[in-house]
Amino acid sequence: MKERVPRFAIIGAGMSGIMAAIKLRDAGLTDFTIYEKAERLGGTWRENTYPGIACDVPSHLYSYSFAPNPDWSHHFAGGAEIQAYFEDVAREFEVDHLIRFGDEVMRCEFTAERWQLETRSGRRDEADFVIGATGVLHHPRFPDIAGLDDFEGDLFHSARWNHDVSLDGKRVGVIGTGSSAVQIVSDVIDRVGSLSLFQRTAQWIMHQDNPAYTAEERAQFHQDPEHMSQLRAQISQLFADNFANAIVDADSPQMKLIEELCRNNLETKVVDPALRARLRPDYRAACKRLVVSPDFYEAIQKPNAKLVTESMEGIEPHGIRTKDGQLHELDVLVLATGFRVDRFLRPMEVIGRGGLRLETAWAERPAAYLAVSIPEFPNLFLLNGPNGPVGNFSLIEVAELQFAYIMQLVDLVRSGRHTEVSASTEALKRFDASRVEAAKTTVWTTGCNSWYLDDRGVPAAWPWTFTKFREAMAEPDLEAYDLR
Ligand code: N01
Repeated sequence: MKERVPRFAIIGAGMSGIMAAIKLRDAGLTDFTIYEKAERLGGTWRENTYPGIACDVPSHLYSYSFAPNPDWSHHFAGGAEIQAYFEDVAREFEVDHLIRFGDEVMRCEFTAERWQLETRSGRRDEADFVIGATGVLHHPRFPDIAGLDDFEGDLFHSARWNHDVSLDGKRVGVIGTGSSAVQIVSDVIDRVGSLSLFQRTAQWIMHQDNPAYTAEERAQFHQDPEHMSQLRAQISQLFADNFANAIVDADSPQMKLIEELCRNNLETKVVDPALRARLRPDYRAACKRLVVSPDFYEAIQKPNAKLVTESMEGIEPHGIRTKDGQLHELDVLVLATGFRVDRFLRPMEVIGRGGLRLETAWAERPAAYLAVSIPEFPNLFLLNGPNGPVGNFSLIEVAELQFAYIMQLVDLVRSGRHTEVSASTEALKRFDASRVEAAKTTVWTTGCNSWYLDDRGVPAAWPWTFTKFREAMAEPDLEAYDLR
């Protein structure tokens, strides 16, 4: 058995791609390239720059374990600060110059024990391993509303914010009531002339203040890094116990508490009973991805705000016409309509063993064993791939755990014991069946529509606790792998 020094291709320079590069280098594996189709790293945080953007996972938890940040300004950091954090980390850990910017990987094919890559610029590369770090909430979903192209004002998706357009004094429309829309509405309400929020489905909103860290607190984080890492561990535990672990048990006491908090938030903050009724969801809290906000209800009650619950007939040159015949005249229309969450590596053409195309393997829907490995696609591993924990967890923690797991699989090849590693078809089948079964008791199946659900209405996200995820990522069960 001969030891091999493998070459890696990391696809995507967002949060998980940067982490993979740093960890590979730490492990002494320096032969890799990070391919990034954009001109800047940061993934989600590069692309989502809408006003009011912030992360609702606490800052000290939404940080790499190996790069704590004593300078987070708030308990929940804003998007620009998070983007700057990733850029700083990439620079400090000296992986920024290893990113090939502006070159999208178009094709990966596994032949003769190696991946052959082709990029948009025509570059060809070969790698022993491919790490797919292409993100989940990445491809904007444009709504299927008649007349979308007829609008004569400014129109853009929340993840493609047009900063050349001033909203000051304008008649602004926002379609959608997810986390993005709620943050946008709260942020812009005081500078727009009027705001019409087009709500198809009401959302439960959990109140969450966002205090700044004081100068003293930040000084303490600097002086006592141990204190900071204890805080991270504490937040992680609290987050898991009170939220992430609870949503997979619809009847848990924590779920009941979340429901009560959301209900109280609505009932005590919204004064007008008619508006309150229109804002009150008819499904359980956290069935859709829970929306967190300190001030959305204040914003929507301002005199220049209008909640439109009448369904839309279509978009016209000057605004949106609702089914009651009313034209809501608008200068700017923001589509806060979410993302296509079933894309993952696609539209990249990925061809595995024996010419199997990813499009064929994923013809029904995307699937990966424990979210990291796809049968017949050896030595290709995913970070934040299909069926992993999303939406209610720190995706950084998720990606770090996945990476440590993946490295144990890589070691099987590095050590010379095997040349090809991928999950077996049977293992994926078993995993899929058990996750579909487990999903039945999650709060996501209690009667709402959301991006968690696949085309059959089955939650695609990890349906177990975070503890179980941690356990699953501790060590690969080699029985589940097709090792050659
Ligand atoms: O998107 P969404 P998002 N006509 O899919 C509506 C993370 N995130 O960008 O509910 C009318 O949640 C749709 O209506 P309905 C977080 O995980 C985090 O807001 O389907 N309406 C819904 O209201 C989040 O969950 C943060 O009836 C249409 C909205 O558009 C995820 O990203 C901040 C429509 C889409 O909501 C996605 O959030 C932002 C149509 N044709 C995002 N099509 C924080 O950490 C869609 N809608 C704070």
